[in-house]
Amino acid sequence: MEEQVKKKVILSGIQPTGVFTLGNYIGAVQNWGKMQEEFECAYFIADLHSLTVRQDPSVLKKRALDAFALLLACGIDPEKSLVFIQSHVNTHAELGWLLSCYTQFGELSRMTQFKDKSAAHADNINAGLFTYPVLMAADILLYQADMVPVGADQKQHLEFTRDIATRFNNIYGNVFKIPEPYISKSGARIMSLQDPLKKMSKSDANLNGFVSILDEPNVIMNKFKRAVTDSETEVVFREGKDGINNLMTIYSCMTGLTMEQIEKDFEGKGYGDFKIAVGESVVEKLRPIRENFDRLSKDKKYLEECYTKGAELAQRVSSRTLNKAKKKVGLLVK
Ligand code: ATP
Ligand code: LTN
Repeated sequence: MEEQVKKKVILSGIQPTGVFTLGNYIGAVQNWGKMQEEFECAYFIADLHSLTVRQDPSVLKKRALDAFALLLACGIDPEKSLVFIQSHVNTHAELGWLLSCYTQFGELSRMTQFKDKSAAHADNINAGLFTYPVLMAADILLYQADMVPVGADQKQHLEFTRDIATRFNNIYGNVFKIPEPYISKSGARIMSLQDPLKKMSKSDANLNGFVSILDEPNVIMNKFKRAVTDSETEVVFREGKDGINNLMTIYSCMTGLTMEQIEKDFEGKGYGDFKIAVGESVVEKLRPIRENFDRLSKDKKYLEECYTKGAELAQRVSSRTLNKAKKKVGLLVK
């Protein structure tokens, strides 16, 4: 008999802090859809993580449901992948607590996301913002994930997850799988259209800095026309041309063309023509997503059915790891 090869487990999450940006899509969610054909995938809405920044309760509730619908609209198929909402599965917070007792203050203090976010929200540097990576480690380790597809900004959190899992395993034996980050070579860090030295982010106050995946075609075109470039005219990928490099990266991710092909196609043409081509490629890529979202977001019953089923399965799968970890540290498991 043929031996059954166990599929690798993929897991990732996204915060419901707004409509996903083109950066979220290229750097993360687009890869998630592709991976579900080959691997066993779990994707979730990280609503507990979003509480580290103050949220309006009624807005957050709507955003969580919208984010869930967006995942499906981007091609995540609940028949193929485990899709759920983090706060529906209580094992995450519980393993998070356990792991926090194996985490040093010093290592959390070194996290660049903590430093950036505490500078941006100086009036609310809460303990959750500080221990954010511990909850993220719990998310990943509960499902014994082999690979975690994320953008480049999450690399340090993945390294932390590997450290904490290795430390725990060294004390208690083989409890957690050590996960690998999966960061694509191109598009792992899409930059703001207004400040190409800054990451494109859905919580940017400058609305022209990011393209949301539900933006209307004319809005997308205008944002690209206004994108900050430089005082030269040549469409070439070169150090120092941060704005053009970013637009070329986006265009390459939308069309599959290499940088050399793009340079050749736009030889002798100016930035104006190029910006229009980039905008149009994005409009076409996002069109079916917007149409899917319009349809799905109206079907509340279907969405509820999907996230309820997802939560039940996630609870069952993750409880196995949680119980193992609890026993190992000496808690009396009933
Ligand atoms: P926020 O602005 O609320 O911090 P965000 O836009 O940074 O949100 P997250 O929910 O933190 O988005 O990230 C979801 C996924 O998208 C992560 O895997 C992250 O690495 C990836 N990602 C975020 N921004 C970018 C970007 N500009 N380019 C590529 N990938 C990105
Ligand atoms: N920190 C991530 C969101 C996130 C996540 C995870 C990603 C929370 N838990 C587990 C991968 C695996 C972010 O995108 N800012």
